[in-house]
Amino acid sequence: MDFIKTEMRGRVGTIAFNHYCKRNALGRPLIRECLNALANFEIEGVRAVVVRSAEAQKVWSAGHDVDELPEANRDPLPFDDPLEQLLRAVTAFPAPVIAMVQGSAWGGACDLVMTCDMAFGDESCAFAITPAKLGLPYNVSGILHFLNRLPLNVVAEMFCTAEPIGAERALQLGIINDLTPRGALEERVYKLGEVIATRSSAAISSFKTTARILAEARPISPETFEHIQGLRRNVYHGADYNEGVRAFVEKRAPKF
Ligand code: LCV
Repeated sequence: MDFIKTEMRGRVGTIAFNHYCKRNALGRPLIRECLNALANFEIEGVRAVVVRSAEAQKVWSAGHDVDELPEANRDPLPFDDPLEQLLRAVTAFPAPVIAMVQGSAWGGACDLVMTCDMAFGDESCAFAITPAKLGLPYNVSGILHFLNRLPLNVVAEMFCTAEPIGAERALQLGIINDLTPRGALEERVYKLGEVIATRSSAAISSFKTTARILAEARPISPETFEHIQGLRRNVYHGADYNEGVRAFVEKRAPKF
């Protein structure tokens, strides 16, 4: 594998992002390797999966690979987008998926943390959701991942500022289950994984699926769904999205 490393420690599997030259951006090839790893772990009956970066660096993952975002006038986060496929695979995985965060998680990587069943960080962790920096209309299921974890006012602050939330506040808000000093995170996470591995996988799998179904159960009429899709379409057809992606590629601040 070129973009991730995997390993097994007892019955705990690990997926470690290993493409730091691009700040572990969640591009198509890296995600394909993650999906393959999850499929293999499921066959092997893994009891918990840790998602982490291979090295403790300033950045955990820079989020969606912006070079792969479509030019304007197309939905930037369609159902079959690789990142969306990864988020659904994490949700569907029968055992707990635990985010182990050292460094900053940006955009879709922050959504990945919110989608994992649990998240643990050390003092270097930080979390930013960044569609407002790209002029990008985030998608319904992605926003729901945040609303299932955090109060609306906190979700609003994160989406409206696109500013990172640091480790202490992330613990206080509940983005992470627990915060450890640097150097203590790995032991904290793998000890938890080992405990989970001794418990009934059947009971845990049924809990995870039930909890997900309940968390995502939102009555929404077809008309309301079409209204939301129309709002998003206006944005990705609009000038801001065009400017946001171009500014990123040109390495300059966008002018909205
Ligand atoms: C492609 C990258 C990326 C990247 N894609 O290193 O949530 S949404 O809706 O916004 C969603 C669509 C999403 O997830 O969008 C992406 C959101 N991500 C971000 O806004 C973070 C963008 N990246 C950065 O702000 C910086 O790269 C950080 C702060 C993460 C790291 O800064 P640092 O100075 O350590 P560089 O910026 O120099 O990046 C190193 C290389 O990785 C590329 C970047 O273009 C550079 O490539 P070159 O060496 O070829 O210049 N890179 C970084 N992030 N998301 N490519």
